[in-house]
Amino acid sequence: MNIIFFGPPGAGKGTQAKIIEDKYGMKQLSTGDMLREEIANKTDLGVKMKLIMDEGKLVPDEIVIEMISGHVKSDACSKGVIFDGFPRTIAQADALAEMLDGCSQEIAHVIELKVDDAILDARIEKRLRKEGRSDDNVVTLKKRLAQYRLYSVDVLPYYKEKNMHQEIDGMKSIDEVTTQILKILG
Ligand code: B4P
Repeated sequence: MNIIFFGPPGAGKGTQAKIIEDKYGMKQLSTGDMLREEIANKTDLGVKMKLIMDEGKLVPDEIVIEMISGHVKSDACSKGVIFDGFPRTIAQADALAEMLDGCSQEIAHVIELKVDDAILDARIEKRLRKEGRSDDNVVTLKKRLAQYRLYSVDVLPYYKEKNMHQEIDGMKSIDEVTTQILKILG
């Protein structure tokens, strides 16, 4: 089974993906984590991407698609994965559908975590204090939210049309959010 966690920055996609990965043995594929690894390893790609991510912008589609394609082939096509933070644009959603089609797989659920902006602010501020991520600050969060509204929300109608979309309350406690997800996964 392949699922997508969808939501604004700080909605809890990564938090829940890790929990479901442990519970179901499904693999988490986080494009954010992959990009941060490139940055930590100071690769040429990482150096360029840090500038974009610190600006709160989305990384170009072709880079993200290229980065994830090998993982889709090896993991989504064999045992099923949790896509965390991907796709974030229509071009990425199209590319994912094509990759999965290539191995007769599909997305079972697109789970949208709904969270109000004020709560996102508070979570990101807390994470900044804990982890010091360079894209976690009030100014960059505003830009990341703007990018989410400009590009990413367009992905939802794409999945709604295909009856794959389900929304949950991401403002509950971490455990309560997990319970809502497990209900959908059955
Ligand atoms: P991501 O790494 O995807 O980061 P995110 O949106 O901040 O994360 P997430 O929603 O997973 O929040 P988390 O669980 O950590 O992206 C970072 C950047 O990478 C993007 O801005 C973009 O530049 C680039 N990028 C990534 N993918 C891309 C793509 N496909 N295309 C283009 N660019 C891409 O939760 C946040 C905090 O809240 C945590 O501290 C957590 O402990 C807390 N929290 C979570 N759930 C909670 C709950 N229920 N209650 C209380 N606190 C909670």
